[in-house]
Amino acid sequence: MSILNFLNEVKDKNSFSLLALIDPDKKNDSRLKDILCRINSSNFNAILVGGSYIEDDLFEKRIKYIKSNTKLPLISFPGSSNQISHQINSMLYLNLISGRNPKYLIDEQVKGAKKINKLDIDTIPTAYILLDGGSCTSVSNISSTSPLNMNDKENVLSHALAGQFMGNKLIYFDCGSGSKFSIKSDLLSYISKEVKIPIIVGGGIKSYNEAVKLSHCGASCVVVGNSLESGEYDI
Ligand code: 1GP
Repeated sequence: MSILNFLNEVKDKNSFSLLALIDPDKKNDSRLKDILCRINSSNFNAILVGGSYIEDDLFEKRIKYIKSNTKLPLISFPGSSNQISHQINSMLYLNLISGRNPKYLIDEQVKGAKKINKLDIDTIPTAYILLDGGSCTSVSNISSTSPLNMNDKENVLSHALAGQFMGNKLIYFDCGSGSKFSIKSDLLSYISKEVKIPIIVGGGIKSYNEAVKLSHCGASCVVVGNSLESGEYDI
């Protein structure tokens, strides 16, 4: 079954899917075991693996460790074409459409295309939209793009609709890892009434209750990363 069908099935059953995000970077080495214990003992449906920047070349080794310590499906959430792994056969194929940096609109996609084809990875075209969650985030710094202002609903809607009309299968609204605020519920309700493709939200989410509230506003998938790493996440 394709990962998109899997996520849709979970949504039909549970009203949304809850995704854990693991950044396979050196900074998490000492806590990877604990993070996986928290994920496995909670109600997550799948694990996203990826980060804005990986400091060393032990990315594959960490994925191997994650794979051998969970039964949940893994989905790649790559920060660049360097994060395409033969060990994960599903991937969010991201287009950073809130920004205007060609590196993340087409360059990285072209760089990774032959490897994805060779490995026969199940790619989900995803319109990736950064929102300003009140913090300076590494995704914004590394991509040299500015997030969209959440108060400008019409501009956010125009981006989301453009993402849909370009043929993407998902829209990912991300306030960035560790952001102060998550997506505003009134904005999410407004956008979800207009767009016809499933919406993923992430950035700054610290509890299961918050995830449930966002699902009531129209999120099909909710991503939790930082608060799981820090142990702050409230089940
Ligand atoms: C970041 O949306 C993800 O790209 C998750 O954000 O780490 O703040 O949970 P957090």
